[in-house]
Amino acid sequence: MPAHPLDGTTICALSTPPGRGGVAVVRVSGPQAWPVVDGLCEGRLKSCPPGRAALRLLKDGDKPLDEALLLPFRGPKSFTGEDIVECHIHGSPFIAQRLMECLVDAGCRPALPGEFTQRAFLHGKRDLAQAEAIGDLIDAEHAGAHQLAIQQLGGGFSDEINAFRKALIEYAALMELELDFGEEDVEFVDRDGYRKHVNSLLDRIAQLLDGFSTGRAIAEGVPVAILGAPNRGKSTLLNALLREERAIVSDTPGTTRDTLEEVLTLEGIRFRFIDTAGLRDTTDDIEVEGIRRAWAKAASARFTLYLLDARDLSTPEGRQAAETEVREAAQRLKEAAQELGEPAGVVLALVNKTDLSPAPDGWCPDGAEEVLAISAEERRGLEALEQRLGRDYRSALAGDRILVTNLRHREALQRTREALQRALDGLEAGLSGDLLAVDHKEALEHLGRITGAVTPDDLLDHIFGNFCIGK
Ligand SMILES: Nc1nc2c(ncn2[C@@H]2O[C@H](COP(=O)(O)OP(=O)(O)OP(=O)(O)O)[C@@H](O)[C@H]2O)c(=O)[nH]1
Ligand SMILES: [Mg+2]
Repeated sequence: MPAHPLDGTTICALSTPPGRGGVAVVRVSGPQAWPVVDGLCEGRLKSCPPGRAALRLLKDGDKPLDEALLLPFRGPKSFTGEDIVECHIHGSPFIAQRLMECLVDAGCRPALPGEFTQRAFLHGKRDLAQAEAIGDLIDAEHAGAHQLAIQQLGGGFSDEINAFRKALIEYAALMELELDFGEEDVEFVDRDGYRKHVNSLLDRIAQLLDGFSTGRAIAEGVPVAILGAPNRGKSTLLNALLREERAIVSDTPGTTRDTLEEVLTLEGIRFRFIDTAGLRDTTDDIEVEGIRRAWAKAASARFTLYLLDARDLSTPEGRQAAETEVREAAQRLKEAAQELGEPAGVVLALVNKTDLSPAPDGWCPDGAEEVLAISAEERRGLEALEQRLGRDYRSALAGDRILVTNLRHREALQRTREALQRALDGLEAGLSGDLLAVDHKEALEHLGRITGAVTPDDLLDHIFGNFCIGK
C-alpha cells in the first residue's frame, strides 16, 4: 500500500533525471523541509526569506558535500502548498544520492511517483485535470502534445466542468426540496427549464466527446495508413515522406509483407505513417496475414492514403475499375471503424506515378474526400499532401477549442451523458423528483471525478502512480 500523501511526512526526491549533468535538483516537501535542510547547512537556511535563492554549503556530517543553491518556500505559497526546499546541487550522481541518504537519515521519506503533484492537488493548488496536465506536459514530445497539455493546465477545461457542475448542483438542491415536501406534491424544479438546461449540456458534452479522437490523435500522433494494390508505390511514398530509404522498394509485387510504422512531425503535428502490404487475392499465408493487418491498421487510422497508378487511369475502363476499388475500400473501412466504435477516417485517393502519365482532370471516386496527384519517386505533390494532412489538426489547435485527450475524462463524460439522458427519459416518462434525483446525482458524481471534486480511493493512486518520481 502506498503511504497516504498527507500523512504528515516530509518527502524528498531527485526531480531531475538521474545521471551526470550541470545541475541536479532535489526537492523536499512537508512540515520538516526547512528544519531538515537547515540541519545540513549548519543552521544557515533559517535566515533565508521564502522564495529567495541562497548559496549554502551542504554538509554530510562534518564533511562538505556540495555548494548548493537553496530555494525555500513557505506553504501554502508553494507548488505543493506545503513548506518546500529545492536544493540545486552540482549534477553528480554521487552528490545526489548522498544528499538523498542524508535527507532520509534526517527523517524524510523518498517520494512516491507524482507525490509532489498529488500533494498539490490535495492542498487545492491544482484540480485533478490540471494535475494530470502536468504529467502530460512532462510527457509531451512534440509541439501538438505540448500545446494540448498547456491548454489543459491553463484550466479552461476545468472551468467548463465546474460550471456544468454548479448548475447541476443547484437543480439537485431543488430536487432535495421536492423530496422534503414529498407529501405535499410541490414541484420546485421547473421541468421545462431543466429539460432545456440538460439538453444544452448534452450538446456540449457531445462536442467535447467529438473532439476526443482529434485530441487523442494529436497527442499520440495522427495515424495515416498507406493502402493499395501491390506496386502502386506505397513504400516509395513512405520513404519519400521520411526522406529516408526506410522500406524496401522493388518492382516485384508483394514486396512489403508486414505493416511498417514510422513517426514524422510536420509543422508541429506528429504523424504515424504506416506502410502496408499490397492488397491482392493470394493464397500465401504470410501475405494473407500482411493484408489482414493492412486493413486493420487502416480501420483505426485517421487518414487512409489510397494509392492508384496514374497509368491505370488513362482509360475510362481503368478509371471505372479504380472507382469501384476506392468505393469498396472506403465502405469496408467505414464498417470496420463502426465496429471499433470510432469515427471513420478520411480516405484520400493518391494518384501516383504522375511522372509517367498525367492524373485525370477533375476525377474523384466516391468514398474519397479528395484526389491528390503525386509522384512518390520524384517527390512531387508531397507538400500539398502534407498540408492536407495537417490542415484539420492545425486548425483544431489554433482556436481556443477545448480538446479532451484523456481516456479517463472521456469515460467520465460518457457516463455523465448516459446518466443525464436517463434523467431526461425519466422526465418524459413523468417520473417523480426522487427518481430523477438518482440519475441526476450520478451525473454530478461522474463530472466531479474529472476535476477531482469527487475522488474514489483508488483513483488518485492510479493517476499519480503513472507520474515521474520527483514531480
Ligand atoms: N515512375 C515512378 N515509379 C514509381 C513511383 N513510385 C513508385 N515507383 C516504382 O514502383 C515500384 C513499386 O514501388 P513500391 O514502393 O515497392 O510499391 P508498393 O506499393 O510498396 O508495393 P508492394 O510492397 O509490393 O505492395 C518500384 O519499382 C518503384 O520504384 C513513381 O512515383 N514514379
Ligand atoms: Mg511496399
